[in-house]
Amino acid sequence: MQLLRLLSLSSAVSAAAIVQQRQPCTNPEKRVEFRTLDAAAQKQYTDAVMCLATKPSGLNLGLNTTLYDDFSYVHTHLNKIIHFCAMFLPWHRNFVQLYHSSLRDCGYTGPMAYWDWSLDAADPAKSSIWDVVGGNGGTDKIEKTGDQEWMCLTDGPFKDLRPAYRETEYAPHCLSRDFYDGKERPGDMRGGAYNAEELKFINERETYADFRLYLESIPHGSIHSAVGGQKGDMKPSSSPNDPLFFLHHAQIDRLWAQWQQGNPEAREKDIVDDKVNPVDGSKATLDDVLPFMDLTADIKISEVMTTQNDLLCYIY
Ligand SMILES: [Cu+2]
Repeated sequence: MQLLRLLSLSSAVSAAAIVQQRQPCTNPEKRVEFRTLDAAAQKQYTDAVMCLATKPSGLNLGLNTTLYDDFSYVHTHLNKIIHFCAMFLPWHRNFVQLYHSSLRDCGYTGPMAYWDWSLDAADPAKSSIWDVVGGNGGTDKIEKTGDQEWMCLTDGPFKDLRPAYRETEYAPHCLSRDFYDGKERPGDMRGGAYNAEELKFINERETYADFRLYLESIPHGSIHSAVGGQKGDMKPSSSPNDPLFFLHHAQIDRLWAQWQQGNPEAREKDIVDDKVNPVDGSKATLDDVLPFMDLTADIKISEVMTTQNDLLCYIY
């Protein structure tokens, strides 16, 4: 728990970038598939993303990068403790919530949206999502930072974004995607890993440990590598560089919420995971603290085990 304590301490002594209000949840907001938003709302969303990149970092670390980069910074620095363990789902649930809250401060008035990639699993490269968020990077538009090549976006609202980080390293570059074609079935962007059948199988898992493991390893990981490939931002631990990250993780959160709804009494308390906390080898409990550095004040896992409470207030 040493690292966790350290991270908690740092946020206790300084103001958080994003303040999460606690209030009774009387009217939960319904999150929607991104493509069901009308064109004006989609534009308001993507404009708000661009606005994040005009705001200064709120991390109290003396960074001269932006609020947009803060999300990558925090995610990549916590990478080892928020993935492949119990904390994965609760941590990312609150992370998406923080993002939505920042978008609101940047003028977005709609609900948080998700990308239901299972709808596109038959032919992901031709998904209509790319019409809204820009498509694959251009093979003729390559940038380099160190030994990393990037395949820059050439269309859509995010083509001028300049993420500051590659993993923990300061390496400003173009926003990049590198659609990956699975070798077994060329061209399918690993769609078999996130189609309706796969999601049904995962939803049938009985324990949190099984559910989290399958969800994280198969559809979650496949989208990251199918969109990120070798030269894209979705692959490394700085994946929040790609605004698509948050639509992807809202979908992951939706699948967890749906699974919890299958047996709320048990599953809104189930955080038992076979994988121990990578930092100290302990088993996760509901009292464990979710660290967010200075992005927001630390909260407990128990506070995000449902999407309808004083802290979170939404449904799918
Ligand atoms: Cu992550």
